[in-house]
Amino acid sequence: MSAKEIRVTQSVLVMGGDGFCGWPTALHLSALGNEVAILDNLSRRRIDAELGIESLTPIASIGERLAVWKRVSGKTINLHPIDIAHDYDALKNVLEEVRPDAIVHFAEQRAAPYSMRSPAAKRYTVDNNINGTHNILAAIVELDLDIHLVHLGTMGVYGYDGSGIEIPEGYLDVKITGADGNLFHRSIVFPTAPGSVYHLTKSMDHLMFQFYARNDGLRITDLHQGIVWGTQTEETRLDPLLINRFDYDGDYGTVLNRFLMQAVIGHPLTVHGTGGQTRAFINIQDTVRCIAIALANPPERNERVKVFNQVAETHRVRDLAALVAGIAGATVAKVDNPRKEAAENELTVSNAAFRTLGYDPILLRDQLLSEIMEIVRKYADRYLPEAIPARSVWTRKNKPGVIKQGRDRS
Ligand code: NAD
Ligand code: USQ
Repeated sequence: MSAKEIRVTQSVLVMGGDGFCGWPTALHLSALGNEVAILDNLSRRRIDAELGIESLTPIASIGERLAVWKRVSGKTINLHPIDIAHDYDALKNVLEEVRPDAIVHFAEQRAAPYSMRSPAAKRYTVDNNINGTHNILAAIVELDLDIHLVHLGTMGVYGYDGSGIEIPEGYLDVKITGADGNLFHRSIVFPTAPGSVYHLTKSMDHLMFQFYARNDGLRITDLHQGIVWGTQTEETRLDPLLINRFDYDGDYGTVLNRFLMQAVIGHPLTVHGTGGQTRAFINIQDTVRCIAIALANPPERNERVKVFNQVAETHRVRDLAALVAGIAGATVAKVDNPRKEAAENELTVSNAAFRTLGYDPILLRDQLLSEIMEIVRKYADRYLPEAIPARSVWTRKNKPGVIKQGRDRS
């Protein structure tokens, strides 16, 4: 699949377009010929400052990023620095001014550990994510605009019960026996089982989408995405100042990128518990391609919310650790699990909708992992040792994922 194959030329407002997924998506959609604008309140950069950390890769200011993109591509991306959760009037003004054909909504607090680190962080996550999503929906209705809303949801809304069934795309076909013994066939929203306050907000987003699609005929696509790995995409490689962020800390760093970074700096790979957790994964290059596919295939007005599982493959955490350790010669440390989650689970996920539309997933390959480790190596002197352990605990009974001297290494 190349840029030429996905022809969508529309006006797209990328909310959260300064973030890890949003920035490369904005560039990719711009490169495809769409008219792209970014809306972002830069809260993610402020959270970095609050936590005393920075992306391992040195990210340019949003102003520099956009100026460099203009120089490199000849295309203009305008920025709207607005808080969608708290400035409803400004949000409406932007929608009236830009009148986008589509919104891609990334603008949420996205780290599960951050959402569990304190009562303040829990409340911020709920306030930011639920109000932000609801404000977008209410504004589209109030302004009577026909906008395709593409939202980044998460695989975690389904939960990780490991029952062995293949997780379908959003809906479950069930048969219910009525009082008279007759069987009723129904297609219901897959029951959610969120594992953190962050995942809870994504489940609530999905419920809001169901309501607004039914009540107001809004056209909505919810992309239940797996854990994103990698950092660079075709467009962010075009200039050093376009580089994407790379989070490695205990709150925002996701498992595979953390393992790759830890391997490079000679830190034991921090496997939580037994490492029996199975999760879904997708490369950042596929994230941006899948969004282009979703934009090119909107639902009709009054159609139910479209749900795509945006995943390439599933892996068990301890297998990923073994893979990275094998490539890089790292050691593995089984640390306490700071999270309340199943120690072992199976996970099979359908990604049929994207595949039918031409998605050919990038799978984990040694060569790709080595490329990411190259980037990490280049910026390794920027890492802060104290940022590595996962210290946000789910309950009072959980303990931080700290390596204890002389214990649990293999
Ligand atoms: P990120 O934190 O890097 O980016 C989110 C962006 O949204 C940030 O730039 C932030 O400043 C902005 N933002 C947050 N609240 C805002 C508000 N109220 N108003 C305006 N802007 C706001 O996160 P990401 O990794 O790019 O994730 C993007 C989306 O994709 C999230 O919704 C996340 O839940 C989802 N997702 C991410 C992953 C992953 O592995 N990174 C996996 C599945 C789903
Ligand atoms: N884990 C470790 N060691 C680590 C870090 C994590 O063993 O050093 C384990 C965790 O305990 C968990 C698994 O790896 O079992 C995944 O953790 P993660 O931090 O990589 O992913 P998660 O918290 O689920 O969140 C990330 C993104 C989030 C997105 C989600 C997709 O931060 O925005 O929604 O992935 S999904 O997991 O499919 O719901």
